[in-house]
Amino acid sequence: MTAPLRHNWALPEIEAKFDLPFNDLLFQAHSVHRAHHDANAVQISTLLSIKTGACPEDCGYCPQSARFDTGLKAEKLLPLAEVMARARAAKASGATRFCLGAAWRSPRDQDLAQVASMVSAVKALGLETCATLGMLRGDQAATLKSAGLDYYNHNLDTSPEYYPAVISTRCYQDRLDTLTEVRDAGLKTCCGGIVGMGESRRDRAGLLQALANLPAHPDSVPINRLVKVAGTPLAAAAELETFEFVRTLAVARLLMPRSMLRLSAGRESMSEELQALCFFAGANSIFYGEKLLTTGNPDTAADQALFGKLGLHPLAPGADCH
Ligand code: SAM
Ligand code: DTB
Ligand code: SF4
Repeated sequence: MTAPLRHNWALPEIEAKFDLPFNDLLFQAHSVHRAHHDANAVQISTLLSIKTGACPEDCGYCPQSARFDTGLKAEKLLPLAEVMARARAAKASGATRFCLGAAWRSPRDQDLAQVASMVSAVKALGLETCATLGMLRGDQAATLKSAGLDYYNHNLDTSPEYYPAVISTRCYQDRLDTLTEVRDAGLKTCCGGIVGMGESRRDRAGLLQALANLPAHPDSVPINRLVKVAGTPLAAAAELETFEFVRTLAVARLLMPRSMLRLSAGRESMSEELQALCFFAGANSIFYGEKLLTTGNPDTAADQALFGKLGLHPLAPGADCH
């Protein structure tokens, strides 16, 4: 018997979990992980930036904002043929999900129609599909669902209190509203945040509280460790202590026991030992392929070697449905 899922977490309860001795926290998180998941299976997704840069938003962590000079070359929406070539290559290298990312505040309807065609074509290859395109209206979410989209990624990023220190061009409620539209359209939600942006432990607890207290736990929870990009306001953010990163994953696992927990951006600068600790704490999905959207990710050969050393295997498509 496992405990029912909770959506009424109070901040002090969550902070108390962060405060546990490290071994106690990891033991609890790993026990919960094993009760709900195959502890040796990891879901692998490949990202593709289908529209890069020149974004009107001012997210302080993001190399794609037009407001910061990060040296990134802006690109138009990729043609379908190129997306398909990348999706086929991702499938051949072992990914089971393909995620289309666009540097938009929200998609225009003519762009959405093109993305819908991409989704249908990628789905027809036998890959699960995910997209992250910014804010969506309900009818746009429904269009993507009809096209065969499985997951929509839209992050809360940080606590409601710290959010205004990072982004000014859209508010927390805008994000919650998009998540409501996504759920109502019957799409699976992928929603998480970024740590290492100079936030406090209380903010990390507040992010996890906001995620766990959503009407439904996100199906997938990406925890990104900030990739510091020169030219962004957060380029010089203080490094988050690694055990604190592991604690954040462990507490996320305790609060959202059934969700897939993604060890997301930031793996390129993590040791194998740190990643192993993250998997033990409850992480069970990764981005796979040498690039995230615009920044680096470990080589597939390095990830395959790590899986071999740890005895991990890729999760079969659909095996994470509850
Ligand atoms: N433009 C859309 C949006 O923001 O909703 C979709 C793409 S956006 C790049 C997707 C997510 O990537 C962001 O919500 C953020 O959590 C993550 N991200 C962006 N830049 C990052 C960075 N430098 N380090 C870690 N995560 C980052
Ligand atoms: C998520 O939470 N992280 C991914 C995915 N969802 C779209 C994106 C990470 C982006 C890292 C910076 C970059 O490569 O541009
Ligand atoms: Fe634009 Fe998304 Fe980057 Fe924010 S995170 S600047 S919305 S691409």
